[in-house]
Amino acid sequence: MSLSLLHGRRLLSSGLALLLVQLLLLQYLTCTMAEGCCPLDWLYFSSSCYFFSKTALSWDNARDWCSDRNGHLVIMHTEEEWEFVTRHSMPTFYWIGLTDERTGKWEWVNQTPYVMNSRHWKPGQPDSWTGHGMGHGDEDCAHLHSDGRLNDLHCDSRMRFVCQSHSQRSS
Ligand SMILES: [Ca+2]
Ligand SMILES: [Ca+2]
Repeated sequence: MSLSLLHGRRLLSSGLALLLVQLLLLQYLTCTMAEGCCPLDWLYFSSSCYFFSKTALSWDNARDWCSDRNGHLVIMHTEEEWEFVTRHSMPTFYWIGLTDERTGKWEWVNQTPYVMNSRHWKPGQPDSWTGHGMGHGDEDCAHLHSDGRLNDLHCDSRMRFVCQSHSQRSS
């Protein structure tokens, strides 16, 4: 190999290394300065990314759809989060990560207990209705109603859903 070819190779590889560093820096700046680092079509809020689906699935299939994308059906711990999610959900129905199917007690999809707050539910809900004609069992999955309050419904019902994942934001 000639000296000049060797030199050219070295120049090229150091140029590539410089490009790589610039790319990483750009990614870092985009994540820290802009609207977080969320996948396309996901919304950033308070260190999380949120996806409001356009298609309708059963609760189980919605749960799997979210976890296949390194997320989970949305879990809401703060009033700010409820406010953000319902602002985007209304007036459409959406599944969230809340169910009493496993233990008969309401819990989040990651199995943390849910503290009942009746202000978040439609009046008279959850009612564990059994007249749905959708096979055995009562209503075990919670969804956001048109006014942003919750109702329990049969988990085989198909509707849109909200996924949540951690953003790549580093600060
Ligand atoms: Ca139930
Ligand atoms: Ca109900």
